[in-house]
Amino acid sequence: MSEKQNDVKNLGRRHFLRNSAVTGVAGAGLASGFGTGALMTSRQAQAAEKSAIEVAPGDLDEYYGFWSGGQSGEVRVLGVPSMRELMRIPVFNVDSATGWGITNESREVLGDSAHFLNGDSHHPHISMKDGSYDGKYLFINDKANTRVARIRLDIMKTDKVITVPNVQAIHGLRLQKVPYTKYVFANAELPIPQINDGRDLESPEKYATMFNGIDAESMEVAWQVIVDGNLDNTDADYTGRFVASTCYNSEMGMTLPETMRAERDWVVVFDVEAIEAAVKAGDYETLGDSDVPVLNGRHGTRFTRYIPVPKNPHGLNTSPDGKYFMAAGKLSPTVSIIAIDKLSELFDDAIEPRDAVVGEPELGLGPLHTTFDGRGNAYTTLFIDSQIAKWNIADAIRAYNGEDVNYLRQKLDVHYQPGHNHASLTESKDADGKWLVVLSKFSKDRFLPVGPLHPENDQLIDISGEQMKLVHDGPTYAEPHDCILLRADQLTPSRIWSRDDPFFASTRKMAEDDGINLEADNKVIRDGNKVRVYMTSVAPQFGMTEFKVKQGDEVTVVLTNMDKVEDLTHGFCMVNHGVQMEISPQQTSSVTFMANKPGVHWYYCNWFCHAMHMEMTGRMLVEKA
Ligand code: K7E
Ligand code: CUA
Ligand code: CA
Repeated sequence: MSEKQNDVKNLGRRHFLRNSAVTGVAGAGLASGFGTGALMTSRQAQAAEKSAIEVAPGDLDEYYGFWSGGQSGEVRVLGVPSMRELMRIPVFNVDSATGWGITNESREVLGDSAHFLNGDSHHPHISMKDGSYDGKYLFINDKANTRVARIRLDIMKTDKVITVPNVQAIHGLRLQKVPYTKYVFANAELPIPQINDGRDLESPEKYATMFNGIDAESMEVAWQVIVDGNLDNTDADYTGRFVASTCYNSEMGMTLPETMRAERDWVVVFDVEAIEAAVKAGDYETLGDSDVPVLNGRHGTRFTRYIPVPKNPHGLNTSPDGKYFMAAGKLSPTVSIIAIDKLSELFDDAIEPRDAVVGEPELGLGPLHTTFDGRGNAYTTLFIDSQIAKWNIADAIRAYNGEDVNYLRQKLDVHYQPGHNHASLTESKDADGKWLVVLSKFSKDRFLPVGPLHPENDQLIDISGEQMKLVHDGPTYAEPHDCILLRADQLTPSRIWSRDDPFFASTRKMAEDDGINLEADNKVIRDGNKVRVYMTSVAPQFGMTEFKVKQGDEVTVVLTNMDKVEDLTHGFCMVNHGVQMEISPQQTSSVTFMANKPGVHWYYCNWFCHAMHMEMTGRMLVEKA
């Protein structure tokens, strides 16, 4: 480590504890024990850094950030560099505020898995065209229930959720970058018997897992490829042909010690063109009651190559110049650099798998994920060292070839135990090297205590200069694994809903079948013991202030918000019935519940919409059966 690196390391933590003390966040007494000279310097530095991240009231951030929500199952939208939370997008979770998982429209999106109340979302990625973000969709995995979801970025709502068949625990997820996001690539992590119907329970040697290609537009699983070992993280190249995934369990161990036996596991590279050709030629099998094409991609097949890398590798990241896949070593202090331009030779068997590795810099303990500034530098999280290592890719390759060069540029303390890091636009060819977000798993002593469960700590680092500068702590609720940043001008969110939005097309169809004009009618339709209540809402009134049903009826309330004013969202809550939902301007939302209790049941608007919002109420009168 250079002296410079040591300097930064020593300054890092106290420097920012001091900053917290000044702003009254972390309590007093933290500044003792170092010299005034150093203090002044760091204060002046802080002042300069602070202005770089300050986004004044009313001013807008330059970047959108989309954070996964980990075991909360959601996605969060932040402004960067302010790190203000702008919105939450429920995906695999149930959300009381918006009614996600409660409304009929959201339950239709959730489909077969609507009965699950949990999710575990790790990897948010934005659709691309020619290697740039196109701002259309965001895709995310659910490890907990083997699902993949798509969020429409115009309305910031989840519009598709699928369960991937034949596999368990979708973890790594990335998108095709070039020529456009035709496929979502999804790694299933945990091997299971093929077929998993009670056979082979105690024969782990017969377990397997698969690499999955999902059609990004139809959200149907296009094909699956059986692999040796398991699959962890993944990324795609900039030619459209290759995708690489890490495997930490080449041993096919069923316990932790078993998964750590080998000194090397591997990166498996997939040839998407060969896979597509085989599927097109009908050269595949299907499994069980799924009709998804399944290919054999084990060692020795034309669909894959296995490149040995040390040891229980984790993160897999493509450099924005399109030249390299980087596999972080986790149990090895190294990152393995794989040259993408050698992969066609590898598939032609003109070179050995290890010949594709052109560098293996030693960075520190517990390398997990790597990100890039577009200026030839890489930034790798060191989980065990609680540091970010900034290193130069070209110099690391020179050192691997025996030259005496120092590829390490800087190590910066972060707080603490970082998982992913993510630089602005880093997954696209437009990587701009301005901001680096580090998602730290531990935050003890950085914030006011809030009980045994601590927040995470997402730190913002300015990487625009030679030296990384830590500029902000951002506590987050459990547990964003990853985030993605794009420029604000790369997105165009809607301000209000379009009345013909497909998100509520099924509800519109139901209304049409009932002879209802959603924009005008306030009517109750009885269909046996199913009752559909159609209402408009205009602040501060529901179109109906009472309706009558019978005990035992199944009631569907359909609300259309006729306000056209931006930001004028209404809610609907039926007291004591466990239902509420959001209805934003020009949106139609519906919810179904049983009217089992005779009597008077008030409903009210639960999104603040008007000075008379409290009075925006009505009564459901339930007659005794
Ligand atoms: Cu490293 Cu699921 Cu991306 Cu967590 S994974 S950190
Ligand atoms: Cu309508 Cu509050
Ligand atoms: Ca292993």
